[in-house]
Amino acid sequence: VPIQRRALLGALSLAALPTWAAAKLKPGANSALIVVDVQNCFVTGGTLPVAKGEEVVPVINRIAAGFQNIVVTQDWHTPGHASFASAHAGKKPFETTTLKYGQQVLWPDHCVQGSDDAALHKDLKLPTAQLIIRKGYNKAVDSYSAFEEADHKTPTGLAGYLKARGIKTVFVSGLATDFCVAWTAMDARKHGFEAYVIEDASRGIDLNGSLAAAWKAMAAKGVKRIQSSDLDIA
Ligand code: VGL
Ligand code: ZN
Repeated sequence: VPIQRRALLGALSLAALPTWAAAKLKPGANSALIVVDVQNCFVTGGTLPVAKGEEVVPVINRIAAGFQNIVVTQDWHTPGHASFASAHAGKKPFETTTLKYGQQVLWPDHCVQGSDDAALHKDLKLPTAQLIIRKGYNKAVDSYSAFEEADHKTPTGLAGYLKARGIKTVFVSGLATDFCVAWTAMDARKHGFEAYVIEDASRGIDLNGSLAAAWKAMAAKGVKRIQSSDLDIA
């Protein structure tokens, strides 16, 4: 390589380096990690298993070290919950029905309050998490979102909690990408937060194309899609 060309290459790579470094996102004191529904019900062996759902556990454990604020959620249904196919005569899991607040996918019985199935995955290690929010505990109303129930009216209190603590940005992870993760991230936008979904810290159910549809809907609401490698974790 001629000397001038070598000098040029050197200058280029030097100029490029700081740009790569700055591209990583460093969660600050005003960011929170939301870990959605990493429960036995949603992993292999559970009542509503998400394919490879358990693979999110080591990823979430690792990125948790980079967050000063962590919120964990649990799907927490009554027996005979309105989102269960078994509660509707003639209906089978994964069919839909219309409830008072609109369309509802009907699921196998899952995440019943107090059951082992509803417990957090045993390998999830989040000792610094400060809040566990339970949702879906009203028998007649589902709640994919950690912010509000599926009636789009009843708040869980999460928005107020985050605002009271000065949180501006949320990073959403967990299960399932196309249901509870997506609805939580979109409702975060609705409540004025900046919102990221960490794709490799999430897994989807993908019911009739729901995963692609969810990414599209999230993008339209300004939810940003990132990988855990995009985070600057100390
Ligand atoms: C979920 C379906 C039913 C979820 C919860 O956590 O994504 N999906 N209940
Ligand atoms: Zn549920």
